[in-house]
Amino acid sequence: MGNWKPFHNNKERKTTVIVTGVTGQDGSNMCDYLLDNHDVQIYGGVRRISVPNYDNIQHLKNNENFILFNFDLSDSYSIRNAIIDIQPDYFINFAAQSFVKSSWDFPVQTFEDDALGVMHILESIRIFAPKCRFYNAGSSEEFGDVVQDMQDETHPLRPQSPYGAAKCAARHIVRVYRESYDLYAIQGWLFNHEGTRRGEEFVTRKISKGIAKFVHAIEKGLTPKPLQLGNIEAKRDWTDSVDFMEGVWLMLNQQGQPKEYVLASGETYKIREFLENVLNAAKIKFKKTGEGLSEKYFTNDGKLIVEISDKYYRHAEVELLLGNPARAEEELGWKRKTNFKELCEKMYFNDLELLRK
Ligand code: F7E
Repeated sequence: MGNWKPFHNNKERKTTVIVTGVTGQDGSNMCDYLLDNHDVQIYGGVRRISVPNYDNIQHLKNNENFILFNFDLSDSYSIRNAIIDIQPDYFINFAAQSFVKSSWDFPVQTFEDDALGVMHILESIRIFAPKCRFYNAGSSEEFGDVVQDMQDETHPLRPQSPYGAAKCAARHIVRVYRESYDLYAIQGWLFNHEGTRRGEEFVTRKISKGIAKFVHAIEKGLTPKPLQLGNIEAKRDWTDSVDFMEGVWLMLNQQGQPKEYVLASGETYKIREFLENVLNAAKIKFKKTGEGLSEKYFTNDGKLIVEISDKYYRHAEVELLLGNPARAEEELGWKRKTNFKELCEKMYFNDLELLRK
């Protein structure tokens, strides 16, 4: 990364915010939102890995209000030391093992990061910075096997994966600390959120990049490779991650006793609808054959675009997610800006442009 400034104390004492998971989609979008709209000093927590992954924050490299520090959810001392040194006014935790499918492969690591890690943060805030306002990333995966057509803040927690269960455990411990120690500690329920910084293993980015590669290969006169997907019948409620960041900040700045809110678009679409919107954006005329695992998408001139593979199916599926954002809209004044079709187009055209560069 070259010239990142070393960790140092915030002498002018601006409003001081720790954002973890800062190299990921939500962490980097939150930093952009705060730096563009508020006079803040951000300390971005980064977990050291051998392959640098700074793409999403490269543009903040020379911003003096953005300082990186080493942070790891599994190391309680790294959390404790950061809170003692930085004395944050806000702590926004977007660090997590966030890929649901991997949570069956790494259930213990998922629980340690997504549940126990949150407890480490809460303990350090309680002891060393009790006035600090804490936000933990909650998830619609906590609702899991849903029992209401639209899921709101009253929906029971019925997780279907080790990931969902870990987020439920975190929700309980956040509430226990809020009530026991009078901390400002909350966990919003964010439904699926996507965008141009989305990790490539998540289905929306896999589709936008896969179809962009398909188009790019044809542009170059090469044979395009088909995309393999899993259960494209599942339904998700998708919003642009950029739109959610303001909602998170509003949740962190309530008057009186803090409440936890659902952020969602209030619309649900099958994975196949995301795919077909991207194919439309790419102006690919398609036809479908087969059903279930045999289903295939072809171009009109017979090129295979998509095939289904059981490799991408899960041990248990959350079939339907549809959030009700009414309370956040009424009480926080939050509203999404980008609609579903715009999100599909934005992601596809961004990926195509990256390939053409
Ligand atoms: O899967 C289906 C898959 O991995 C969405 C995380 O941010 O949102 C995200 O979790 C759906 C599932 O996200 C493929 O079976 C089909 O039904 O993009 P995803 P997710 O599991 O919904 C929640 C709110 C979070 O909190 C999480 O951290 O798409 N699907 N075919 C596929 N999924 C993937 N990844 N790859 C496929 O090929």
